[in-house]
This record gives sequence, C-alpha cells and structure tokens, in this order.
Amino acid sequence: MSESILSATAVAALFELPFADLLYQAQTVHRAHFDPNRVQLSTLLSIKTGGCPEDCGYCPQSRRHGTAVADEPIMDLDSVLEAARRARAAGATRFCMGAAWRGPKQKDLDPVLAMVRAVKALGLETCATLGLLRDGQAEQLKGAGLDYYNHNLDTAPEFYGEVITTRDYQDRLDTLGRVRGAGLNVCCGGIVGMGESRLQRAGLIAQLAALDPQPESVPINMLVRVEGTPLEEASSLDPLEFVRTVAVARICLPKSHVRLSAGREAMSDELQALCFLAGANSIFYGDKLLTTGNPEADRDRALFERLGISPAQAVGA
Ligand code: SAM
Ligand code: DTB
Ligand code: SF4
Repeated sequence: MSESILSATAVAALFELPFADLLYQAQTVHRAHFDPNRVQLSTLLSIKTGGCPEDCGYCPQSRRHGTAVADEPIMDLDSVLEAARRARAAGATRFCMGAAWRGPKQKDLDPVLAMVRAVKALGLETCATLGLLRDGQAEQLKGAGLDYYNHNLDTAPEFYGEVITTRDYQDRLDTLGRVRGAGLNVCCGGIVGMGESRLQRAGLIAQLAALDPQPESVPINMLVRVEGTPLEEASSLDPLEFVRTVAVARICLPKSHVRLSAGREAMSDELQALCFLAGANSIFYGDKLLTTGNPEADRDRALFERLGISPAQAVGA
C-alpha cells in the first residue's frame, strides 16, 4: 500500500511541534514498528577514494576541492575482505562499500561485483554506494548478491542547486528507480546542516517519504565540515534541530530504518541518546566513515550499555 503523499509544508508542521510532543509522536510510531532498544550496525569502507569529478559542495572526495584527500586506485579484493571480516567480528551485520565515482563504468563494476560476492559469502548483508547507475547495472549488482544500494537525495529540490551542479535531482531519482526496479533494497537519505532552511529540511523528508515504496534505510547525515570543501564554513545546526529532523523522519517513514549517520563523532552521548529516543535505529559502526572519523567501536559499545540498547542480531551469533 502506498503512503499518502506529504507536502513539505505538512512535514514542516511536524518540525514546529513543541519538542516533547514531537518526540512523543516519534517514539509512539517507532514502538509500533520496531523494538525501541535495538539498533542495526553497518560498517563503511571506501573501496575507491578521492579524485571524483563531481562537485558536491560537502564532499572531501571531489577533485575540484582543495582537500587533503588524494586520488587512490580501487582497493584489492583481499584487503576489502579483511576489512569485512573485521567488521563482522566487531558485530556489524551490514558492510557498505563506497566509491568516489560519478557512477561506475563496466570496468569499475566488475571488481565491485567480485567484492559483493565475497562479502556476501561471509554471511554479511551487502551494500554499495557507487553513484549514478545506468540501465542493467543494478541487475548485475543484484545478481552478485547485493542486498542494499545507497544513493542519497541529499537535500530538498529547492536547495540542491546550491550544493551540486554536475548532476541533477532527476538523475538521482532515475538511479533510485533502477535500484528499485532490480529488486534491491533502497538506502536513501540526506544531509542537514548545509545552510538549508527548516522548510527545506522538511522538503527533503517529504521527497524521501514520497518514494514508493519508501526506502528500507534512511541515513540522516549531519554535515561533517571538511577543510577545503565549499561548505567548510557552513554555520553549525542547532543540535536539537538535528534531533527534530530524526524525529520527523521517523514519523514520515514509519517502517524504515532511520540511520544516525555522519557527524556522530562530534556528538555527545546525550545528543545521540535523544536521536535514538527520536526513532533512530541504525548507525555507522567502526572508527571511520569513508574518509572522515567516526566514534571508536568501544565508545559505541559503552554508549549502548549505558542506554540498554542491543545491536540487531549479529551474523553467526
Ligand atoms: N559517490 C557516490 C555518490 O555520491 O552517490 C557514493 C559516495 S558519497 C560520499 C555518499 C554520500 O555521503 C553522499 O551522498 C552524502 O550524502 C554523504 N556525504 C559525503 N560527504 C559528507 C560530509 N562531509 N558530511 C556528511 N555527509 C557526507
Ligand atoms: C551516507 O548517507 N553517509 C555515508 C554513506 N551514506 C556512504 C557517507 C558519509 C561520508 C562522510 C564524509 C567522509 O567520510 O568522507
Ligand atoms: Fe563524488 Fe559522491 Fe563525493 Fe559527490 S558525494 S563528490 S559524487 S564521491
């Protein structure tokens, strides 16, 4: 059954609620669909770092920005497998491989297909984020055993052009259509804290909620301001506005895993606790995102202990 289409203004009305009312509503929706004390763990690996031709204003991997990230070749299969085994041993259930491409060429896709097959054989769920896909590529990934494909809408259509000029919103929707058409699970979210308005944050969530069916996984990233990127000086978002964003995502995407994504390293335990209370039930787990830092696994385990949170069942456990 398709969800009713929410307008950005209707979503913005949720943002306007008193904080306690918003969190109560989000927690109620969360409890209707999920065990509120379980959080899913995904580990990221950058299998192809840097040198990207796109101009995404937030991204340290664009070759157009003067960041410290160098253009590296694609990783070899054994090193990827070693990282996947480590992620599995630490308790992750999903392994997400990211590449700094506009999209893969066939010669790029072949080694990724081998990685997907091998990581899947370890008993992990597999995810890839490789940029725009052409016809047939999502089917090849599905055939290799890919479970999820991550491709973000990033922000509201009205703000998008301020951040990225080398590909448009429709390109992203087309790729999401190909991913869904191939029978893959969709992981699609965005970034906040880029200077967008509250109405634009609501617009992003309205777009995510309008995907039919809704994405299985919704990463909500807080911008990591990286030196050398056009957004390095973006003004910081009120942390409580971030919590509101998570809560609104939970209400509008009731059955999706909402992932508390980039930006956790700079967040206190208390802020993260509020995000879990607001309905976040997934995190990136492991000391690195793609090129930037993430909390150490020990810190996350201690936080879960303090909050009585259990990780979603680990493979082989
Ligand atoms: N190149 C592919 C693409 O853009 O689709 C895949 C990798 S790309 C790094 C994946 C996502 O990471 C982006 O869509 C964006 O949402 C997120 N991201 C990148 N840099 C970020 C930053 N500095 N802070 C927060 N999120 C970021
Ligand atoms: C997503 O939404 N966030 C992740 C994952 N999907 C690929 C990436 C965050 C990247 C943060 C900047 C970096 O580490 O390079
Ligand atoms: Fe390239 Fe992806 Fe970074 Fe954009 S977000 S510059 S496409 S790696």
